[in-house]
Amino acid sequence: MKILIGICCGLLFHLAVSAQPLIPVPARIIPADKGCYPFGSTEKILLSDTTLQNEARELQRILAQRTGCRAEISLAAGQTRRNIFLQTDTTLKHPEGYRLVITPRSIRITGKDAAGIFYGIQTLNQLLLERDGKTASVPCLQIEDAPRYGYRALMLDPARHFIPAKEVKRFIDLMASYKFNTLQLHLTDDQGWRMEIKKYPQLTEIGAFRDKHSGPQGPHNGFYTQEELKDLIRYAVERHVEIIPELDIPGHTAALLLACPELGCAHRDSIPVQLGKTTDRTLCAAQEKVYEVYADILQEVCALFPARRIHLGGDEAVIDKNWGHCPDCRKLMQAKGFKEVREIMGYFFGRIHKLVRQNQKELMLWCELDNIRMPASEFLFPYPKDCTLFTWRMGLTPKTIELTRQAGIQLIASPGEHCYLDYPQYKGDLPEFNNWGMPVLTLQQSYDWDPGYGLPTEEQKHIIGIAGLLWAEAMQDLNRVTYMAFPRAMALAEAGWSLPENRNWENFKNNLIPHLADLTRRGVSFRVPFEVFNAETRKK
Ligand code: TNX
Repeated sequence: MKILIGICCGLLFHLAVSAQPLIPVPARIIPADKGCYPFGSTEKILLSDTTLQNEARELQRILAQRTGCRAEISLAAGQTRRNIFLQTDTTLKHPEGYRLVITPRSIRITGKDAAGIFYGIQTLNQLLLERDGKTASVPCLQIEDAPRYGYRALMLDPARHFIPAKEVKRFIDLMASYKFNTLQLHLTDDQGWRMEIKKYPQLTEIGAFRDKHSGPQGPHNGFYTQEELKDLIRYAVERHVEIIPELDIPGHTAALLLACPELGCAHRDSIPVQLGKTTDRTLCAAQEKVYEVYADILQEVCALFPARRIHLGGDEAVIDKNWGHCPDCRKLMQAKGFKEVREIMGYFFGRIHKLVRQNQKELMLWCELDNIRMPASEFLFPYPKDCTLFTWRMGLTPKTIELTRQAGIQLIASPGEHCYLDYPQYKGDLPEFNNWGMPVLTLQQSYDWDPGYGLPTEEQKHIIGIAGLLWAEAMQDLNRVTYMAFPRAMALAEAGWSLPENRNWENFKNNLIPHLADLTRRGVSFRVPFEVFNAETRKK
């Protein structure tokens, strides 16, 4: 009997979930028998306290857009009549969690915190997706919801092709709709240095202008002033998105090495340092000047970004060719008693990590586990306990999860096979943008992913979230970025927010349709995932 009730409840949940096009799918939907809340031409939004003004304005904007109604905002004080209520309730269990209750007379969004209320509003927005027009209504129901992970990120790469701040804002709007709460900005790479550093203006004077002929508006040129970044951070905060800056070191540093050549290891037969071209040169780990310059840079970056964490890259550095051949680095190895060049990495990031801590930040790095292909006796895991790592290389994630757990390190999951949104979405899609033969990453592949890999709770509790990455070597503007991001980012939004037992590919596919129509209405470029709806292509 119990089993039967269980099956019936599960079925009801799936029916209720599939009836509403919600992405990411919420933790629990309790449908009501009948009825709806009809929006009038005017509405009242009542707040439990004045700190919710920002969320109330978001709701006001959404109601105007979806229902055409004008909503007034005021404090709730004793009001019980037909109204829309926003209220915080700290007794709710999960940060960012919310409860949405719709009856014929009221809509009540209760949040653990302002973020929870904001997400309740985003859910209400999605209930209105198919209901544009003056007689809009939403069905009576109750939703209890909270995210699976506290860290749900997308990464933009304005280093490769610059993305003006105004466009980044458009992207933040999209992220917020799908309950992403973190935007990682990859600000420096071989192709460009994109953040104003007051102490070293040459970094942007030289490093931000890859194509001298196309002027500041060209896709290869440009940087964010510190004032622009402050404005961007404020904009993101209003949408409950935190911006994490990334400065990639010790590799991926051509833009900096052009501006400050003395900071690199000099070695023979290296690829010349040229802005826009990947080089094999790295920062020199043995030069005091490197740490001095980065101390200054980090001070400015950490003072500007309020995020608790900063990302400093650490990926794909060609260390044997640089540190292994550099007389200064060899001397350093001798002095420290290092037998292998890769031991310098621990020294380098040990010093950098100290600078990060002096600025009261926590360090994030791409986990480089080429190491793990080595015999256990030679294995080196050079990461300090209080950093956060990203797993990214194809096929290495299960191993990385295990190793970081053993080392007591927090992990963010962004494996190539699910999260690399720069990979083509379908065989032959935009071949001109796939000139280095990246593998195909279909929508279903992004969707069919449990970031916890089905592991027992104990073995996955150090995974704090997920990140979808939009490496932009081949993306010249935001329209291309959103084309690559959507709809796969919606699949990742669900991986980051929803419970695995509530997720279902067929439901997701059905839910997708009004969202794609909505992107069209919003003027957002995306790829039509025709193959998932086309019986012919599915047979192949
Ligand atoms: C690897 S992922 C990189 C990026 C490239 C990307 C292209 C990572 C940490 N490094 O520099 O843009 O591949 O897919």
